[in-house]
Amino acid sequence: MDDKPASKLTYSDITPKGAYTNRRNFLFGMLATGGAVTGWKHFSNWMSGPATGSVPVKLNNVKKGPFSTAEAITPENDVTTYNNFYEFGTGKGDPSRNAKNFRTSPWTVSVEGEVKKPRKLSMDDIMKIAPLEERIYRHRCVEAWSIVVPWIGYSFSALANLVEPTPKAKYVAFESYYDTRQMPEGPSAGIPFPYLEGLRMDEAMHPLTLLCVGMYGETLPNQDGAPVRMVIPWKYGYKSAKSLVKIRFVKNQPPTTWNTATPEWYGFYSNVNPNVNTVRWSQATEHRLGGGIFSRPIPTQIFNGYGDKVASLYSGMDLRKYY
Ligand SMILES: Nc1nc2c(c(=O)[nH]1)N[C@H]1C(S)=C(S)[C@@H](COP(=O)(O)O)O[C@H]1N2
Ligand SMILES: [Mo]
Repeated sequence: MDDKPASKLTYSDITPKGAYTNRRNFLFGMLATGGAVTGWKHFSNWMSGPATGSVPVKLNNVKKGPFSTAEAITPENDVTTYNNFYEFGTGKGDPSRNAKNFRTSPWTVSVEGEVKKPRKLSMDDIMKIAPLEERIYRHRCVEAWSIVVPWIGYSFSALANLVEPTPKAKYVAFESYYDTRQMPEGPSAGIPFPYLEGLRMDEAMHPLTLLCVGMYGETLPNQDGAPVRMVIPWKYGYKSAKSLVKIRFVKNQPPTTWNTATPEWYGFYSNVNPNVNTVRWSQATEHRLGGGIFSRPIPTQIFNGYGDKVASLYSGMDLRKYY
């Protein structure tokens, strides 16, 4: 990969060495067990083709994006070892342990529904839709912990514009990957899969809404939603679906996983709001990860501090009713 200019690199070029080692081991395993490998061309395609992307690798040509907070960035180790990704288990340490061999290449995201130009996008396609930006956002989980993360991606609106939504598109539905062969912990998580989320069209098109392919200068770790996820910083974390495989523009408000499972606790909107006690506990304060055992809870801000940019989307709506 060193002999190509950065602009010519493909997503498979940035697949880490470790993945090729896995591939090679697998290949030799096949040879040893008599697996069919016909001719050199087949062999070399296999060796140079996309591999399992299990280790994050550096992303080049990332410019500083808008909307970044100057708050202290949460240590990367906290963000990659304390996760919610129920397909890989419900313990906070489960995703980092259980998603190690998750295959994220090849990968296809189907963009469909009420659009003029439906597309099946590869990761190479997705990496080229718009210049990559680093955006340092606050992320607030409904469980009352929060993090500050240097995400990498671009506004979701760039992808939407590519497929040209029709006037009938009023909402966007997001679907995460699900396969029990890779996610054997999924069936005991207690929520239905595939994980579904949704946004109103104006929320999806808001420039803060990020289609995210990396963090901390690198591609996404598997446990944080590789190879591509959503990040919607003014909403509780569960709105930001990981490891996306389908994006559907639709006429009606789509069903969402947590709202379907427990509608009293999880609404469709899920805007961060210290005054509305969703779930079983107060949302007035939060605990910032990585501050050590003496760190104190901090006050939660309405719309997670992004109200100056997004409050107008909800003018005239009763935020207690549309939680
Ligand atoms: N597919 C999928 N996406 C998901 C989840 C999940 O369990 N499955 N958990 C959500 C929740 S509750 C949060 S807080 C964030 C956590 O993202 P992080 O682990 O990268 O911090 O992912 C969200 N996206
Ligand atoms: Mo969350």
